[in-house]
Amino acid sequence: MGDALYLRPAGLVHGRDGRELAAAGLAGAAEGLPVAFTMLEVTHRCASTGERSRRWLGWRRAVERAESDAALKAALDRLTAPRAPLCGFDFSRPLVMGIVNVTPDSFSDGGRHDDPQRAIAHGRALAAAGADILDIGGESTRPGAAVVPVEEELRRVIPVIEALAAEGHVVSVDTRKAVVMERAVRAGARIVNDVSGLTFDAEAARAVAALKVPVVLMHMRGTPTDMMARAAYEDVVTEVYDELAARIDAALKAGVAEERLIIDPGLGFAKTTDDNMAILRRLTMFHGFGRPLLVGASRKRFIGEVTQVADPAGRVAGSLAVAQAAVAAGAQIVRVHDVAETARMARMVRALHA
Ligand code: PMM
Repeated sequence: MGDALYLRPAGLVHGRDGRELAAAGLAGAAEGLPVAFTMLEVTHRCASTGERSRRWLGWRRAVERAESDAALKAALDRLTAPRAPLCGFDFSRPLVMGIVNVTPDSFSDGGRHDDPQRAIAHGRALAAAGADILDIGGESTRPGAAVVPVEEELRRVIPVIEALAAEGHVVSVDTRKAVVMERAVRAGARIVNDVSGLTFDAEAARAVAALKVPVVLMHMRGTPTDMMARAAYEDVVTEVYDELAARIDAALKAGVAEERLIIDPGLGFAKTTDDNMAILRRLTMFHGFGRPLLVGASRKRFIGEVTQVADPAGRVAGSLAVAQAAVAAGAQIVRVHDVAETARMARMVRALHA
């Protein structure tokens, strides 16, 4: 493996200011990335020693340097690649993905929607409240959760997907299993969301390639059973970045088209509170893949720890703060339980950033 280079956009500028700075060559920008950036934090990791060095470059200087630095040029090209529309969404505004967990045991809303009819009603309510995408999952991935047998997972999610997709909603299926992906897409799901980044099921990457649907590649280590024991990083942001890069490579090798990938750093999965906070503070590095970024923080334990709220239902304010920070950092999709509040927040932020 050669030396590694990581670019983190900083000095973010929104709205008209951002567009004008980009047009004047003073800020970087990309189609489908709703923020411009005037600075780059450049981290270089030496392959032989593992040592990291960091420096700051203004956008203009970075572009000049790239003329004689092929690695920097390639990284800048990736960062500023257009994010093509997916499922009719052009990423000109942040998208709200509403969570429908059809499970008896998800950590924050488990048991509330485990009956298909109730889950369908919940999905409709989320759509009415402003969800752009409904994410249907039949297997809890909370720390320590056990694998759900395929037949049971299908029994939970397929009727819900069929009903909501038939009503015209854009549905994603939150699953790690190829068979569930295939059946879900046949039932009308238009996006696959795999918390294992297509690593749990050896058939999953090929299945997604054949289905030709967008796929969320989320970062985690291990499985929900053992992931928290694997939350040990020297530098969490670059390590998560490298591990996501490996998932992207594997997906591409299996035939998944690059323009169908959505990237997610996987908050709470094999990450401590400090790890999650470090990722959020340096979130813009994940734009370096040149793909839409999804952030799922809603009601998670780290929000409870920081805001000192034990009951997940009481973590709305903390969740909104994180979703707002993610949107302001240019994340294209936020995955949330509290759709009405998040959709209003996103609308307000958009108006402020006009
Ligand atoms: N989090 C959970 C489940 N699925 N999918 C993606 N892409 N990103 C996430 O952060 C994510 C996910 C666990 O949270 P939940 O039990 O509240 O749904």
